[in-house]
Amino acid sequence: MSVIKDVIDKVKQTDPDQPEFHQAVEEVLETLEPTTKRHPEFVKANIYERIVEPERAMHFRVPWVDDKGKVIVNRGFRVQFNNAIGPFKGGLRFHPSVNLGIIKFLGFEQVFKNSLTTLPMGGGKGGTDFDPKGKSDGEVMRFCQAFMRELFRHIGPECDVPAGDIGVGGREIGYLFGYYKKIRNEHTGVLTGKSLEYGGSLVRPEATGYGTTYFAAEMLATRGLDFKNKIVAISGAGNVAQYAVEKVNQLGGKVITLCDSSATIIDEKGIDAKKCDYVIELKNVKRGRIKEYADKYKSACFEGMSVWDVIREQGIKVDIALPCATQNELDGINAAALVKNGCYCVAEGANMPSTPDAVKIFQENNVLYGPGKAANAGGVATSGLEMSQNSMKLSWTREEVDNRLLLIMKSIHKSCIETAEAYGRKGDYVTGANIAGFTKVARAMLAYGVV
Ligand code: NDP
Ligand code: 2IT
Repeated sequence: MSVIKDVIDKVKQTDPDQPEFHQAVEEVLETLEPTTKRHPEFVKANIYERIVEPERAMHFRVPWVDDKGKVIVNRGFRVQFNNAIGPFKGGLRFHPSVNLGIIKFLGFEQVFKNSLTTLPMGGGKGGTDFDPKGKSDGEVMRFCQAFMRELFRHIGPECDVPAGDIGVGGREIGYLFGYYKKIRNEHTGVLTGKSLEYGGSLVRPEATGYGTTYFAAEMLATRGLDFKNKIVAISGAGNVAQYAVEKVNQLGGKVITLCDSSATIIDEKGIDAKKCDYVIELKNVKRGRIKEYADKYKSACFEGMSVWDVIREQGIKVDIALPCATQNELDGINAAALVKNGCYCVAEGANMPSTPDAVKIFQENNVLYGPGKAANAGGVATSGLEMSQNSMKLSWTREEVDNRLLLIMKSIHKSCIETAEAYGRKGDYVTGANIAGFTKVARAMLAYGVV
Protein backbone atom coordinates (compact mmCIF):
# COMPACT_ATOMS: atom_id res chain seq x y z
CA MET A 1 0.00 0.00 0.00
CA SER A 2 3.02 2.25 0.51
CA VAL A 3 3.18 4.25 -2.75
CA ILE A 4 -0.54 4.93 -2.75
CA LYS A 5 -0.72 5.64 0.96
CA ASP A 6 2.26 7.99 0.80
CA VAL A 7 0.65 10.01 -1.96
CA ILE A 8 -2.70 10.23 -0.13
CA ASP A 9 -0.95 11.30 3.07
CA LYS A 10 1.09 13.91 1.25
CA VAL A 11 -2.01 15.40 -0.42
CA LYS A 12 -3.74 15.69 2.96
CA GLN A 13 -0.71 17.26 4.59
CA THR A 14 0.00 19.68 1.78
CA ASP A 15 -3.55 21.04 1.46
CA PRO A 16 -5.33 20.30 4.75
CA ASP A 17 -8.21 22.66 3.92
CA GLN A 18 -9.39 20.80 0.79
CA PRO A 19 -11.62 17.95 2.08
CA GLU A 20 -13.48 17.36 -1.21
CA PHE A 21 -10.17 17.05 -3.03
CA HIS A 22 -8.87 14.56 -0.44
CA GLN A 23 -12.07 12.55 -0.83
CA ALA A 24 -11.74 12.38 -4.61
CA VAL A 25 -8.03 11.51 -4.50
CA GLU A 26 -8.54 8.81 -1.88
CA GLU A 27 -11.45 7.27 -3.79
CA VAL A 28 -9.40 7.03 -6.99
CA LEU A 29 -6.00 6.11 -5.60
CA GLU A 30 -7.22 3.35 -3.30
CA THR A 31 -8.61 1.47 -6.29
CA LEU A 32 -5.34 1.98 -8.21
CA GLU A 33 -3.33 -0.16 -5.77
CA PRO A 34 -3.23 -3.22 -8.09
CA THR A 35 -1.84 -1.09 -10.93
CA THR A 36 1.33 -0.48 -8.90
CA LYS A 37 2.11 -4.21 -9.17
CA ARG A 38 1.09 -4.62 -12.78
CA HIS A 39 2.85 -1.43 -13.91
CA PRO A 40 6.10 -0.98 -11.98
CA GLU A 41 7.05 1.53 -14.68
CA PHE A 42 4.29 3.86 -13.37
CA VAL A 43 5.78 3.63 -9.88
CA LYS A 44 9.31 4.23 -11.17
CA ALA A 45 8.22 7.37 -13.02
CA ASN A 46 6.29 8.50 -9.92
CA ILE A 47 3.08 8.86 -11.97
CA TYR A 48 0.90 8.54 -8.85
CA GLU A 49 2.36 11.61 -7.21
CA ARG A 50 2.46 13.57 -10.46
CA ILE A 51 -1.18 12.87 -11.34
CA VAL A 52 -2.60 14.41 -8.14
CA GLU A 53 -0.84 17.73 -8.76
CA PRO A 54 -2.53 20.06 -11.28
CA GLU A 55 -0.44 21.25 -14.21
CA ARG A 56 -1.35 24.77 -13.03
CA ALA A 57 -4.07 26.54 -11.03
CA MET A 58 -5.21 30.12 -11.60
CA HIS A 59 -6.87 32.14 -8.87
CA PHE A 60 -8.04 35.61 -9.84
CA ARG A 61 -10.03 38.65 -8.75
CA VAL A 62 -13.34 39.32 -10.53
CA PRO A 63 -14.61 42.86 -9.84
CA TRP A 64 -17.95 43.89 -11.37
CA VAL A 65 -20.70 46.48 -10.86
CA ASP A 66 -24.20 45.49 -9.67
CA ASP A 67 -27.49 47.14 -10.67
CA LYS A 68 -27.23 49.62 -7.83
CA GLY A 69 -23.79 50.78 -8.97
CA LYS A 70 -21.94 48.98 -6.18
CA VAL A 71 -18.58 47.36 -6.93
CA ILE A 72 -18.63 43.67 -5.99
CA VAL A 73 -15.55 41.43 -5.84
CA ASN A 74 -15.73 37.67 -6.45
CA ARG A 75 -13.07 35.01 -6.75
CA GLY A 76 -12.38 33.21 -10.02
CA PHE A 77 -10.57 29.91 -10.51
CA ARG A 78 -9.34 27.78 -13.39
CA VAL A 79 -7.48 24.58 -12.57
CA GLN A 80 -5.73 23.00 -15.57
CA PHE A 81 -5.30 19.55 -14.14
CA ASN A 82 -3.86 17.30 -16.81
CA ASN A 83 -3.42 17.65 -20.58
CA ALA A 84 -1.58 14.39 -21.30
CA ILE A 85 -4.22 13.08 -23.71
CA GLY A 86 -5.71 16.32 -25.08
CA PRO A 87 -6.42 19.98 -24.31
CA PHE A 88 -7.69 20.74 -20.79
CA LYS A 89 -11.46 20.32 -20.83
CA GLY A 90 -14.13 20.77 -18.17
CA GLY A 91 -16.91 22.98 -16.92
CA LEU A 92 -17.23 26.21 -14.98
CA ARG A 93 -19.23 26.24 -11.74
CA PHE A 94 -20.90 29.42 -10.46
CA HIS A 95 -21.98 28.75 -6.85
CA PRO A 96 -21.31 30.48 -3.52
CA SER A 97 -19.70 27.31 -2.12
CA VAL A 98 -16.93 27.30 -4.76
CA ASN A 99 -13.32 27.35 -3.51
CA LEU A 100 -10.00 26.02 -4.78
CA GLY A 101 -10.46 22.61 -3.12
CA ILE A 102 -13.83 22.03 -4.80
CA ILE A 103 -12.50 23.06 -8.21
CA LYS A 104 -9.50 20.74 -7.71
CA PHE A 105 -11.75 17.79 -6.84
CA LEU A 106 -13.84 18.43 -9.94
CA GLY A 107 -10.76 18.88 -12.14
CA PHE A 108 -9.22 15.68 -10.82
CA GLU A 109 -12.38 13.67 -11.50
CA GLN A 110 -12.56 15.22 -14.96
CA VAL A 111 -9.14 13.80 -15.92
CA PHE A 112 -10.35 10.20 -15.57
CA LYS A 113 -13.85 10.90 -16.88
CA ASN A 114 -12.53 12.51 -20.04
CA SER A 115 -10.12 9.64 -20.56
CA LEU A 116 -13.04 7.19 -20.36
CA THR A 117 -14.98 8.99 -23.10
CA THR A 118 -12.49 7.65 -25.71
CA LEU A 119 -12.06 11.24 -27.00
CA PRO A 120 -8.79 13.22 -26.85
CA MET A 121 -9.52 15.52 -23.90
CA GLY A 122 -7.48 16.36 -20.82
CA GLY A 123 -9.07 17.49 -17.57
CA GLY A 124 -9.72 20.89 -16.04
CA LYS A 125 -12.35 22.80 -14.12
CA GLY A 126 -13.08 26.37 -13.14
CA GLY A 127 -15.59 28.55 -11.43
CA THR A 128 -16.38 31.29 -8.99
CA ASP A 129 -18.18 31.97 -5.72
CA PHE A 130 -20.53 34.38 -7.57
CA ASP A 131 -24.15 33.31 -7.00
CA PRO A 132 -26.28 33.82 -10.12
CA LYS A 133 -29.46 33.20 -8.09
CA GLY A 134 -31.52 36.36 -7.68
CA LYS A 135 -29.27 38.39 -10.01
CA SER A 136 -30.67 40.30 -12.98
CA ASP A 137 -29.72 39.35 -16.55
CA GLY A 138 -27.61 42.50 -16.70
CA GLU A 139 -25.73 41.56 -13.56
CA VAL A 140 -25.07 38.03 -14.82
CA MET A 141 -23.82 39.48 -18.12
CA ARG A 142 -21.49 41.98 -16.45
CA PHE A 143 -20.18 39.28 -14.14
CA CYS A 144 -19.51 36.89 -17.06
CA GLN A 145 -17.69 39.65 -18.93
CA ALA A 146 -15.56 40.46 -15.88
CA PHE A 147 -14.79 36.77 -15.42
CA MET A 148 -13.78 36.35 -19.06
CA ARG A 149 -11.65 39.53 -18.89
CA GLU A 150 -9.14 37.39 -16.97
CA LEU A 151 -10.00 33.85 -18.09
CA PHE A 152 -9.41 34.59 -21.79
CA ARG A 153 -5.62 34.66 -21.38
CA HIS A 154 -5.58 31.09 -20.06
CA ILE A 155 -7.88 29.31 -22.54
CA GLY A 156 -8.07 28.52 -26.24
CA PRO A 157 -9.51 25.88 -28.58
CA GLU A 158 -6.26 23.86 -28.59
CA CYS A 159 -5.31 24.68 -25.00
CA ASP A 160 -8.25 24.70 -22.58
CA VAL A 161 -11.96 24.52 -23.44
CA PRO A 162 -14.41 25.36 -20.60
CA ALA A 163 -18.16 24.58 -20.57
CA GLY A 164 -21.09 24.67 -18.13
CA ASP A 165 -21.63 23.10 -14.71
CA ILE A 166 -23.77 24.17 -11.72
CA GLY A 167 -25.00 27.72 -12.30
CA VAL A 168 -23.64 27.90 -15.84
CA GLY A 169 -26.02 27.10 -18.70
CA GLY A 170 -26.81 28.47 -22.14
CA ARG A 171 -27.27 32.07 -20.98
CA GLU A 172 -23.89 32.25 -19.22
CA ILE A 173 -22.03 30.47 -22.05
CA GLY A 174 -23.51 33.06 -24.45
CA TYR A 175 -22.20 35.99 -22.40
CA LEU A 176 -18.79 34.32 -21.88
CA PHE A 177 -18.36 33.38 -25.54
CA GLY A 178 -19.56 36.77 -26.79
CA TYR A 179 -16.97 38.54 -24.67
CA TYR A 180 -14.13 36.16 -25.63
CA LYS A 181 -14.97 36.71 -29.29
CA LYS A 182 -14.97 40.47 -28.76
CA ILE A 183 -11.63 40.76 -26.99
CA ARG A 184 -9.78 38.08 -28.99
CA ASN A 185 -11.45 38.90 -32.31
CA GLU A 186 -11.71 35.17 -32.95
CA HIS A 187 -14.74 32.97 -33.53
CA THR A 188 -13.37 29.61 -32.42
CA GLY A 189 -14.57 26.61 -30.45
CA VAL A 190 -13.15 27.90 -27.17
CA LEU A 191 -16.22 26.97 -25.11
CA THR A 192 -18.75 24.16 -25.44
CA GLY A 193 -22.41 24.20 -24.58
CA LYS A 194 -22.89 27.01 -27.10
CA SER A 195 -26.24 27.74 -28.73
CA LEU A 196 -26.86 26.22 -32.15
CA GLU A 197 -26.69 29.58 -33.98
CA TYR A 198 -23.06 30.17 -33.04
CA GLY A 199 -21.42 26.76 -33.09
CA GLY A 200 -23.23 24.64 -30.51
CA SER A 201 -24.04 20.98 -30.98
CA LEU A 202 -27.45 19.38 -31.05
CA VAL A 203 -28.03 17.17 -27.98
CA ARG A 204 -25.35 18.91 -25.82
CA PRO A 205 -28.02 20.34 -23.45
CA GLU A 206 -29.59 16.89 -23.09
CA ALA A 207 -26.34 14.91 -23.09
CA THR A 208 -25.48 14.51 -19.40
CA GLY A 209 -28.98 13.47 -18.34
CA TYR A 210 -29.46 11.24 -21.39
CA GLY A 211 -26.01 9.72 -20.94
CA THR A 212 -26.58 8.93 -17.26
CA THR A 213 -29.82 7.19 -18.16
CA TYR A 214 -28.15 5.25 -21.00
CA PHE A 215 -25.44 4.17 -18.55
CA ALA A 216 -28.04 3.04 -15.99
CA ALA A 217 -29.82 1.09 -18.75
CA GLU A 218 -26.56 -0.68 -19.58
CA MET A 219 -26.03 -1.60 -15.93
CA LEU A 220 -29.63 -2.86 -15.64
CA ALA A 221 -29.18 -4.97 -18.79
CA THR A 222 -26.39 -6.95 -17.10
CA ARG A 223 -29.14 -8.34 -14.84
CA GLY A 224 -31.73 -8.69 -17.59
CA LEU A 225 -33.58 -5.57 -16.37
CA ASP A 226 -34.71 -2.28 -17.96
CA PHE A 227 -36.48 0.99 -17.06
CA LYS A 228 -40.00 -0.16 -17.96
CA ASN A 229 -42.44 0.56 -15.11
CA LYS A 230 -39.61 1.15 -12.67
CA ILE A 231 -39.90 3.82 -9.94
CA VAL A 232 -37.06 6.31 -10.30
CA ALA A 233 -35.84 8.93 -7.82
CA ILE A 234 -33.95 11.88 -9.30
CA SER A 235 -32.42 14.75 -7.29
CA GLY A 236 -31.72 18.25 -8.57
CA ALA A 237 -33.92 20.16 -11.00
CA GLY A 238 -31.22 21.62 -13.22
CA ASN A 239 -29.69 20.67 -16.53
CA VAL A 240 -28.74 17.11 -15.68
CA ALA A 241 -31.90 16.25 -13.73
CA GLN A 242 -34.24 17.68 -16.38
CA TYR A 243 -32.95 15.54 -19.22
CA ALA A 244 -32.58 12.48 -17.03
CA VAL A 245 -36.33 12.77 -16.37
CA GLU A 246 -36.99 13.15 -20.11
CA LYS A 247 -34.98 10.05 -21.04
CA VAL A 248 -36.33 7.89 -18.20
CA ASN A 249 -39.84 8.74 -19.42
CA GLN A 250 -38.88 7.76 -22.97
CA LEU A 251 -37.58 4.43 -21.69
CA GLY A 252 -40.84 3.71 -19.83
CA GLY A 253 -39.82 4.49 -16.24
CA LYS A 254 -41.70 6.65 -13.74
CA VAL A 255 -39.83 9.53 -12.05
CA ILE A 256 -41.39 10.56 -8.74
CA THR A 257 -38.94 13.08 -7.23
CA LEU A 258 -37.00 16.27 -7.94
CA CYS A 259 -35.43 18.91 -5.69
CA ASP A 260 -33.58 22.18 -5.55
CA SER A 261 -31.63 23.60 -2.64
CA SER A 262 -34.87 24.76 -0.98
CA ALA A 263 -37.28 21.83 -1.31
CA THR A 264 -38.07 18.33 -2.55
CA ILE A 265 -41.22 17.45 -4.44
CA ILE A 266 -42.74 13.96 -4.54
CA ASP A 267 -45.22 13.22 -7.31
CA GLU A 268 -46.40 9.63 -6.98
CA LYS A 269 -48.31 9.92 -10.28
CA GLY A 270 -45.03 10.49 -12.08
CA ILE A 271 -43.33 13.51 -13.63
CA ASP A 272 -44.46 12.84 -17.19
CA ALA A 273 -43.24 14.52 -20.40
CA LYS A 274 -45.60 17.49 -20.02
CA LYS A 275 -44.65 18.09 -16.39
CA CYS A 276 -40.98 17.73 -17.37
CA ASP A 277 -41.43 20.50 -19.97
CA TYR A 278 -42.98 22.62 -17.23
CA VAL A 279 -39.88 22.06 -15.01
CA ILE A 280 -37.54 23.00 -17.89
CA GLU A 281 -39.46 26.25 -18.48
CA LEU A 282 -39.73 26.94 -14.72
CA LYS A 283 -36.01 26.51 -14.10
CA ASN A 284 -34.39 27.73 -17.32
CA VAL A 285 -36.68 30.59 -18.33
CA LYS A 286 -38.58 31.77 -15.26
CA ARG A 287 -35.72 30.82 -12.93
CA GLY A 288 -38.30 29.80 -10.32
CA ARG A 289 -38.23 27.36 -7.40
CA ILE A 290 -39.27 23.69 -7.52
CA LYS A 291 -41.89 24.39 -4.84
CA GLU A 292 -43.98 25.99 -7.63
CA TYR A 293 -44.29 22.52 -9.19
CA ALA A 294 -46.03 21.28 -6.03
CA ASP A 295 -48.44 24.23 -6.15
CA LYS A 296 -49.25 23.63 -9.82
CA TYR A 297 -49.60 19.84 -9.77
CA LYS A 298 -50.83 19.47 -6.16
CA SER A 299 -47.99 17.16 -5.26
CA ALA A 300 -46.22 16.76 -1.92
CA CYS A 301 -43.51 19.27 -1.08
CA PHE A 302 -40.92 19.01 1.70
CA GLU A 303 -39.11 22.25 2.35
CA GLY A 304 -35.53 22.14 3.59
CA MET A 305 -35.15 18.41 2.87
CA SER A 306 -33.19 16.53 0.22
CA VAL A 307 -34.76 13.85 -1.97
CA TRP A 308 -32.81 11.22 -0.01
CA ASP A 309 -34.01 12.54 3.38
CA VAL A 310 -37.62 12.40 2.20
CA ILE A 311 -37.29 8.87 0.81
CA ARG A 312 -35.87 7.71 4.15
CA GLU A 313 -38.36 9.53 6.35
CA GLN A 314 -41.41 8.60 4.29
CA GLY A 315 -40.25 5.05 3.51
CA ILE A 316 -40.83 5.55 -0.23
CA LYS A 317 -40.21 2.55 -2.50
CA VAL A 318 -37.65 3.22 -5.23
CA ASP A 319 -36.10 0.89 -7.84
CA ILE A 320 -33.50 3.22 -9.35
CA ALA A 321 -31.81 6.36 -8.00
CA LEU A 322 -30.13 9.03 -10.13
CA PRO A 323 -28.50 11.68 -7.91
CA CYS A 324 -28.16 14.75 -10.16
CA ALA A 325 -27.69 17.72 -7.78
CA THR A 326 -24.29 18.08 -6.11
CA GLN A 327 -21.38 16.48 -4.22
CA ASN A 328 -22.01 14.54 -1.00
CA GLU A 329 -25.80 14.95 -1.22
CA LEU A 330 -26.36 11.24 -0.41
CA ASP A 331 -24.85 9.94 2.85
CA GLY A 332 -24.59 6.50 4.43
CA ILE A 333 -27.81 6.75 6.43
CA ASN A 334 -29.84 7.68 3.37
CA ALA A 335 -28.04 5.07 1.25
CA ALA A 336 -29.01 2.37 3.77
CA ALA A 337 -32.62 3.60 3.66
CA LEU A 338 -32.61 3.52 -0.16
CA VAL A 339 -31.40 -0.08 -0.14
CA LYS A 340 -33.98 -1.01 2.50
CA ASN A 341 -36.70 0.56 0.34
CA GLY A 342 -35.76 -1.70 -2.56
CA CYS A 343 -33.28 0.34 -4.62
CA TYR A 344 -30.94 -1.86 -6.70
CA CYS A 345 -29.41 0.62 -9.16
CA VAL A 346 -27.69 3.99 -8.61
CA ALA A 347 -26.18 5.98 -11.48
CA GLU A 348 -24.58 9.31 -10.62
CA GLY A 349 -25.52 12.26 -12.84
CA ALA A 350 -23.76 14.60 -10.41
CA ASN A 351 -20.06 14.57 -9.55
CA MET A 352 -19.32 12.63 -6.34
CA PRO A 353 -22.91 12.85 -4.98
CA SER A 354 -22.49 9.76 -2.77
CA THR A 355 -20.31 10.00 0.33
CA PRO A 356 -17.70 7.24 0.82
CA ASP A 357 -20.04 5.64 3.41
CA ALA A 358 -22.88 5.59 0.91
CA VAL A 359 -20.70 4.00 -1.79
CA LYS A 360 -19.65 1.29 0.66
CA ILE A 361 -23.28 0.50 1.48
CA PHE A 362 -24.24 0.26 -2.19
CA GLN A 363 -21.32 -2.05 -2.93
CA GLU A 364 -21.89 -4.28 0.10
CA ASN A 365 -25.53 -4.70 -0.86
CA ASN A 366 -24.82 -5.66 -4.45
CA VAL A 367 -26.45 -2.50 -5.81
CA LEU A 368 -25.53 -1.69 -9.41
CA TYR A 369 -23.51 1.44 -8.64
CA GLY A 370 -22.20 3.64 -11.48
CA PRO A 371 -19.85 6.39 -10.23
CA GLY A 372 -20.16 9.87 -11.71
CA LYS A 373 -16.96 9.79 -13.73
CA ALA A 374 -18.45 6.95 -15.78
CA ALA A 375 -22.20 7.59 -15.54
CA ASN A 376 -22.19 11.34 -16.23
CA ALA A 377 -19.44 11.36 -18.87
CA GLY A 378 -22.01 11.86 -21.65
CA GLY A 379 -21.99 15.62 -21.08
CA VAL A 380 -18.31 16.14 -21.65
CA ALA A 381 -18.29 13.46 -24.37
CA THR A 382 -20.84 15.48 -26.31
CA SER A 383 -18.75 18.59 -25.62
CA GLY A 384 -15.97 16.64 -27.35
CA LEU A 385 -18.32 16.05 -30.27
CA GLU A 386 -19.08 19.80 -30.33
CA MET A 387 -15.31 20.45 -30.55
CA SER A 388 -15.01 18.01 -33.44
CA GLN A 389 -17.84 19.72 -35.31
CA ASN A 390 -16.30 23.16 -34.66
CA SER A 391 -12.93 21.97 -36.00
CA MET A 392 -14.53 20.56 -39.13
CA LYS A 393 -16.77 23.63 -39.45
CA LEU A 394 -19.89 21.57 -39.94
CA SER A 395 -22.71 20.25 -37.80
CA TRP A 396 -24.17 16.80 -37.37
CA THR A 397 -27.85 15.92 -37.12
CA ARG A 398 -29.58 15.18 -33.82
CA GLU A 399 -29.66 11.47 -34.68
CA GLU A 400 -25.95 11.40 -35.47
CA VAL A 401 -24.95 13.07 -32.17
CA ASP A 402 -27.40 11.08 -30.04
CA ASN A 403 -26.24 7.85 -31.62
CA ARG A 404 -22.59 8.71 -30.97
CA LEU A 405 -23.49 9.58 -27.36
CA LEU A 406 -25.22 6.23 -26.92
CA LEU A 407 -22.24 4.37 -28.41
CA ILE A 408 -19.82 6.25 -26.14
CA MET A 409 -21.88 5.42 -23.01
CA LYS A 410 -21.98 1.76 -24.06
CA SER A 411 -18.24 1.81 -24.63
CA ILE A 412 -17.58 3.39 -21.20
CA HIS A 413 -19.78 0.74 -19.60
CA LYS A 414 -17.93 -2.02 -21.43
CA SER A 415 -14.55 -0.66 -20.48
CA CYS A 416 -15.57 -0.43 -16.77
CA ILE A 417 -16.84 -4.01 -16.81
CA GLU A 418 -13.83 -5.42 -18.68
CA THR A 419 -11.24 -3.55 -16.62
CA ALA A 420 -12.89 -4.53 -13.34
CA GLU A 421 -12.89 -8.14 -14.47
CA ALA A 422 -9.26 -8.00 -15.60
CA TYR A 423 -8.36 -6.91 -12.07
CA GLY A 424 -10.49 -9.58 -10.38
CA ARG A 425 -13.22 -7.13 -9.31
CA LYS A 426 -16.19 -8.32 -11.36
CA GLY A 427 -19.11 -5.86 -11.32
CA ASP A 428 -17.11 -3.16 -9.48
CA TYR A 429 -17.70 -0.09 -11.64
CA VAL A 430 -15.62 2.11 -9.33
CA THR A 431 -12.44 0.10 -9.79
CA GLY A 432 -13.19 -0.42 -13.48
CA ALA A 433 -13.73 3.30 -14.20
CA ASN A 434 -10.73 4.46 -12.17
CA ILE A 435 -8.23 1.98 -13.58
CA ALA A 436 -9.43 2.30 -17.18
CA GLY A 437 -9.40 6.12 -17.01
CA PHE A 438 -6.05 6.22 -15.23
CA THR A 439 -4.12 3.75 -17.40
CA LYS A 440 -4.52 5.73 -20.60
CA VAL A 441 -3.43 9.00 -18.98
CA ALA A 442 -0.53 7.31 -17.16
CA ARG A 443 0.77 5.75 -20.40
CA ALA A 444 0.70 9.12 -22.13
CA MET A 445 2.52 10.76 -19.21
CA LEU A 446 5.12 8.01 -19.30
CA ALA A 447 5.70 8.57 -23.02
CA TYR A 448 6.57 12.22 -22.44
CA GLY A 449 9.34 11.53 -19.94
CA VAL A 450 9.61 13.85 -16.97
CA VAL A 451 7.78 17.06 -17.94
P1 NDP B 1 -27.65 23.19 -12.55
O1 NDP B 1 -27.13 24.45 -11.98
O2 NDP B 1 -28.37 23.22 -13.85
O3 NDP B 1 -28.62 22.47 -11.51
C1 NDP B 1 -28.19 22.10 -10.24
C2 NDP B 1 -29.39 21.62 -9.48
O4 NDP B 1 -28.97 21.02 -8.27
C3 NDP B 1 -30.33 22.77 -9.10
O5 NDP B 1 -31.63 22.32 -9.06
C4 NDP B 1 -29.82 23.14 -7.73
O6 NDP B 1 -30.76 23.79 -6.91
C5 NDP B 1 -29.49 21.78 -7.18
N1 NDP B 1 -28.50 21.91 -6.15
C6 NDP B 1 -27.29 22.48 -6.23
N2 NDP B 1 -26.68 22.48 -5.07
C7 NDP B 1 -27.54 21.88 -4.23
C8 NDP B 1 -27.51 21.59 -2.87
N3 NDP B 1 -26.43 21.92 -2.12
N4 NDP B 1 -28.57 20.96 -2.32
C9 NDP B 1 -29.65 20.65 -3.06
N5 NDP B 1 -29.75 20.92 -4.36
C10 NDP B 1 -28.72 21.55 -4.92
O7 NDP B 1 -26.40 22.21 -12.61
P2 NDP B 1 -26.22 20.85 -13.43
O8 NDP B 1 -27.51 20.14 -13.56
O9 NDP B 1 -25.46 21.17 -14.65
O10 NDP B 1 -25.24 20.04 -12.47
C11 NDP B 1 -25.71 19.11 -11.51
C12 NDP B 1 -24.59 18.15 -11.16
O11 NDP B 1 -24.19 17.44 -12.33
C13 NDP B 1 -23.31 18.78 -10.61
O12 NDP B 1 -22.71 17.89 -9.70
C14 NDP B 1 -22.42 18.87 -11.85
O13 NDP B 1 -21.06 18.92 -11.50
C15 NDP B 1 -22.79 17.58 -12.54
N6 NDP B 1 -22.51 17.49 -13.97
C16 NDP B 1 -22.97 18.41 -14.85
C17 NDP B 1 -22.72 18.28 -16.20
C18 NDP B 1 -23.27 19.21 -17.21
O14 NDP B 1 -23.05 18.98 -18.39
N7 NDP B 1 -24.00 20.26 -16.83
C19 NDP B 1 -21.90 17.17 -16.71
C20 NDP B 1 -21.52 16.21 -15.71
C21 NDP B 1 -21.81 16.39 -14.39
P3 NDP B 1 -30.76 25.39 -6.79
O15 NDP B 1 -31.32 25.86 -8.08
O16 NDP B 1 -31.60 25.68 -5.60
O17 NDP B 1 -29.32 25.79 -6.59
O1 2IT C 1 -18.63 17.69 -14.95
C1 2IT C 1 -18.67 17.73 -16.19
O2 2IT C 1 -18.30 16.78 -16.89
C2 2IT C 1 -19.21 18.94 -16.83
N1 2IT C 1 -19.64 19.85 -16.14
C3 2IT C 1 -19.20 19.06 -18.33
C4 2IT C 1 -17.85 19.47 -18.82
C5 2IT C 1 -17.76 19.80 -20.28
O3 2IT C 1 -16.66 20.23 -20.67
O4 2IT C 1 -18.71 19.64 -21.03
